[in-house]
Amino acid sequence: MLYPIIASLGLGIAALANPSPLVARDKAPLYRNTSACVDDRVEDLLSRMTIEEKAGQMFQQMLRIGKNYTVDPGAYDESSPGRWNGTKEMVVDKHMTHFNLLGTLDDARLGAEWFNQVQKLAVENGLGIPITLSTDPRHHFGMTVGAALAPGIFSQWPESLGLAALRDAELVKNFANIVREEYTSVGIRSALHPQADLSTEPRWARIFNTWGENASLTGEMVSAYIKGLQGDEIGTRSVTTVTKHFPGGGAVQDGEDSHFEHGQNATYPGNNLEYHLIPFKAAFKAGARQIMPYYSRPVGTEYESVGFAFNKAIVTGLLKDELGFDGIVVTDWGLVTDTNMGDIPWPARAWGIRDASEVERVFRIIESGCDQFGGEDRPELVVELVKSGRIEEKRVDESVRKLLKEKFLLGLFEHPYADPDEAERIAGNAYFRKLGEETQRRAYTLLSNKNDVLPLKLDRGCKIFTEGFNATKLEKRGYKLAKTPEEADFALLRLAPPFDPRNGTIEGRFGHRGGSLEYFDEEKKRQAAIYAAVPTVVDIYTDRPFAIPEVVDQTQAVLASFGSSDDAFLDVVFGDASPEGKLPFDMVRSNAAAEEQMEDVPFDTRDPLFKFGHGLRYKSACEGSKGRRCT
Ligand SMILES: *[C@@H]1O[C@H](CO)[C@@H](O)[C@H](O)[C@H]1NC(C)=O
Ligand SMILES: *[C@@H]1O[C@H](CO)[C@@H](O)[C@H](O)[C@H]1NC(C)=O
Ligand SMILES: *[C@@H]1O[C@H](CO)[C@@H](O)[C@H](O)[C@H]1NC(C)=O
Ligand SMILES: *[C@@H]1O[C@H](CO)[C@@H](O)[C@H](O)[C@H]1NC(C)=O
Ligand SMILES: *[C@@H]1O[C@H](CO)[C@@H](O)[C@H](O)[C@H]1NC(C)=O
Ligand SMILES: *[C@@H]1O[C@H](CO)[C@@H](O)[C@H](O)[C@H]1NC(C)=O
Ligand SMILES: CC(=O)N[C@H]1CO[C@H](CO)[C@@H](O)[C@@H]1O
Repeated sequence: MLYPIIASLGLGIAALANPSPLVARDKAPLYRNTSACVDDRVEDLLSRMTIEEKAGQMFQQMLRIGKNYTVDPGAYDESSPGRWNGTKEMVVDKHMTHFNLLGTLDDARLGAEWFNQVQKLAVENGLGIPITLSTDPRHHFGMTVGAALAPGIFSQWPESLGLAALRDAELVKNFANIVREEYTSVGIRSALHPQADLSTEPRWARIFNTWGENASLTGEMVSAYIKGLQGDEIGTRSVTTVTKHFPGGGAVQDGEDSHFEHGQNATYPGNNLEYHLIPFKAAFKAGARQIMPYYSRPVGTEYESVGFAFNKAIVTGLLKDELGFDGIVVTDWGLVTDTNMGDIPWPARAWGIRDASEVERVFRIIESGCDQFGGEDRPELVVELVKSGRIEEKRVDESVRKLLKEKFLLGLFEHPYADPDEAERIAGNAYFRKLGEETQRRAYTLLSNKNDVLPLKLDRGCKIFTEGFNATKLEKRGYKLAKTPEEADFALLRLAPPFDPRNGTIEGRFGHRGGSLEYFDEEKKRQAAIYAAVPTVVDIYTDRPFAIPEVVDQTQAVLASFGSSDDAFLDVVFGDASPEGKLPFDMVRSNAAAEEQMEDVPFDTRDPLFKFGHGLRYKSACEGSKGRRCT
């Protein structure tokens, strides 16, 4: 690295010796002048950019960390050559400066140092436009029963559904403030959340990242969240937010998801699109900076039946003109390029215009009023449209102006790098972790509790049958483990929610996707045998409003959790912590009931198993049940 240091030193001396206006201007362009106002800096920078550099700003692609926190040299997906390009190609050759981080961060210092290496590529390239790094949520306790996901470095909280269960906007704001501090410490300055979608269709697979079924509650929660991440105004300590998925992703036909071709329809049998806009209106009031339209296409409405990002009447007509949103619109990931996930082909989500060419899809998205393409790295298609005269450069400028302004407001030109010391100190510190763990416990929602069996008072020496958690922790508390339900005095189970694995499809790769809200018959039978043999308390990870009447009937108590550790579970079971949650949606009684209700209408499920707001409380310690003796 000797050469560049000498070279820059040489330039500095030359500039001092010969302060011609030209050199002075190039050494200190207006866009670098921190005293100038932001709009002037943006215009100055824009005026210096080639169309290729502008087009690069309009793409946000996924970014992988290379082995041992190095800059990833290769394309992401080897089975689609040239797609999801190498980091250096995207930053240097394609002039891209917006990326979303993939993969777990398990070391804060190395994470910050990795980010700085990538940032350096951008800062030393051309005009030196810094990277804005974004991410999907990383603060929710990953939950695969029996095998929790690698938790990463950040503090771990329940899912947004669990925060909604606590009905506490102040807590949500504090949580988001912590997310902000942890993100910024490692260089993340953009959140691809919150989800403002409503769980009006109980089968939808993305309900776990929503705040439930109630539009006004969701509005309150989403506003608090945005305020915590952005602050009252966007600034140099802010994380900008992408509220999604406009105009509400929850009204998916039959609960299928529009990542997939068979789930592309959004339907409004209750003519209730308006209801889904309520949380977005609250988000705008709270200062939401960016909006993401969903993949779905509306069917049976006044709108053209094409995906929301292709839909001018939605993006320009409804979002901008009618609701007055003037921030950035970024599309959901992968609307242009057909790709593969592993060995399975995954077509671009160009619903309603699948026959259009790639360049035509790009044209439609720009024409509809979007500013940025998510999950794509195809700036050459925008360049082609400008060079062929179909899109005016002026239109590209409109979008790039907004995207650059965001970087100036975030202070990225002045402070592009993360501080590894700060990252180590802040990310996942003991205090933040403690608050997260406390909230995991509080968010527990007690659905049933026959004879106040919970909190459980068992004599030490009782034999407990367990499933779905680390039973060593129970032994540490002084209990014996039973090998079978029959020899046990009590059973404690942590169960995965009902879902349809959709094996052998791209959906299957996404984990719990769609389908049945009831356990399959074989699983019902398996559980029933346990419940018949021994009194049982069940904890179900609640990612959707599932149908479990038989579990409620056959067990002593049922807890709904929204992402929690085994320790949190045991603390709640034994009364070291108390459940404080209230359901953020109606729980349905059966698959048949879910099929009957309307996709876009809240609280219309027939004879719900539990209502929105349901959540029992423990009796105080002195009224609680007596210790159970085991012989
Ligand atoms: C920076 O901008 C301020 C405010 O416009 C101006 O007064 C100052 O001269 C500029 N500095 C340079 C080095 O151009
Ligand atoms: C990663 O680092 C470890 C320990 O420093 C080293 O053993 C290993 O070879 C490295 N792997 C790569 C791919 O560089
Ligand atoms: C929705 O939540 C609000 C609180 O934000 C509450 O006042 C209202 O009663 C709830 N609506 C229903 C139908 O439960
Ligand atoms: C989506 O809606 C269109 C238009 O109504 C219809 O032709 C198509 O069958 C629907 N798709 C599914 C999977 O139901
Ligand atoms: C199970 O819990 C014990 C006690 O807390 C702990 O030492 C052990 O590492 C855990 N095992 C796993 C696989 O997490
Ligand atoms: C489907 O996949 C699940 C989980 O990967 C597995 O347990 C199950 O046996 C599979 N079912 C079939 C029918 O292949
Ligand atoms: C690493 C990698 O896959 N690079 C590819 C990036 O995309 C260009 C075409 O746009 C290819 O030529 C590179 O091979």
